Amino acid sequence: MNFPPRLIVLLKAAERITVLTGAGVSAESGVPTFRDAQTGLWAEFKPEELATPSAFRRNPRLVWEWYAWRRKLVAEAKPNAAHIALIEMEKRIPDFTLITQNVDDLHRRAGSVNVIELHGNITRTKCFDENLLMTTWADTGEVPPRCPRCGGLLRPDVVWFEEAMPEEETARAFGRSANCDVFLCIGTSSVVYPAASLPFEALENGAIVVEINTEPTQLTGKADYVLSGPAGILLPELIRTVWSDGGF
Ligand code: BV8
Repeated sequence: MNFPPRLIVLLKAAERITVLTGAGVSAESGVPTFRDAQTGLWAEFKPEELATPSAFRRNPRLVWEWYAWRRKLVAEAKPNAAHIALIEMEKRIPDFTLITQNVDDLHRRAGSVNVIELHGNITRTKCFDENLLMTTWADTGEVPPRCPRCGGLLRPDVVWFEEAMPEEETARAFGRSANCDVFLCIGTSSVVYPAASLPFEALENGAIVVEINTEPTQLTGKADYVLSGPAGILLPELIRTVWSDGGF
C-alpha cells in the first residue's frame, strides 16, 4: 500500500494523536455495523428505533432481547487487526487518545488503555430508574430482569438516542480532539452527534484529519487525507510504514 509520503512524515513527527472509531472498526470481527441491514428477529427494526428510552418503555422485552443478542454476538467476537494496530500506535505515541462510539468492548478486550467510551458499554447493565450499575440480580425468568435495589427494570449501560451524553467523557473527547496534531477518524459514517462533530473540532484547531473508511462520508470532502479500504488492512499497513522499526 503506498500512503501519501507527507502523511507518513506527519505521523512520524506527531506527538499527540486522537482517534475516533465507529462500528466499521469492529466489522472485521463479525460485529454488524449500524448501516448493515438488521436480520432475524430485528429485521423489521432500524437500530435508531430500538436504541431509545421510548422504545424501551414501549417494549422493554424486545429492547432487552436485542441487546442480549448483541451481547452474545460481541462476547463471541474477537478483536481484529484494526484493534491491535491501534494498541501498537498507542505504544508509540506519547500522547494518544482513543475515543470510541462502539459499545462492544472490543478495544478494551484488545488491550487499549486510554479509551473514552462515548456511548457506554454493552457489557455493563444499569437500573433504568436509578441509573446505577448492577452486576448481579435475581434470575426470576422475567425479561428484562429487575433491579435488586428498587425493583425497576434493568437496561444496558449504553447512551440511547435522545439521551444526554456522559458529561465527563464528552468533555474529554472534545478536549482531546481540539488538542492533537493528527486526528484519525476510522470506520464511522459520521452521522451521529455530537460524536460526528469531533473531527471538525480537530480541523478547526489545526489538526491534520485522516479518514479511514470503505465508503465516503460527510467528512470525506473535508479530511486532509482519505484512506479508502478496510481498517483491518489499512491500519496495520500504515503502522508498519510509519514505524518500520520492525517491532510490529
Ligand atoms: C444527544 C449506543 C442531546 C447505543 C449510539 C443534530 C445535532 C445534534 C444532535 C442531534 C441532531 N439530530 C439528532 C440528534 C440527536 C442524536 C443523533 O445524532 N441522531 C442521529 C440519528 C442524527 N444524538 C443523540 O441523541 C445523542 N445525544 O445528542 O443528547 C441531549 C441533551 C440533553 C438531554 C437529552 C438529549 C446520543 C447519541 C448516541 C446514540 N447511541 N450507540 C447502541 O449502540 O445500541 S449511536 C450508535 O450509532 C453508535 O454508537 C454510533 O455512534 C452510531 C453508528 O455509527 P457508526 O459507528 O458510524 O456505524 P455505522 O454503521 O453508521 O457506519 C459504519 C461505518 O464504517 C460506515 O461508514 C462504513 O462505510 C464503515 N465501514 C464498514 N466496514 C468497514 C468500515 N470502515 C473501515 N473498515 C471496515 N472494514
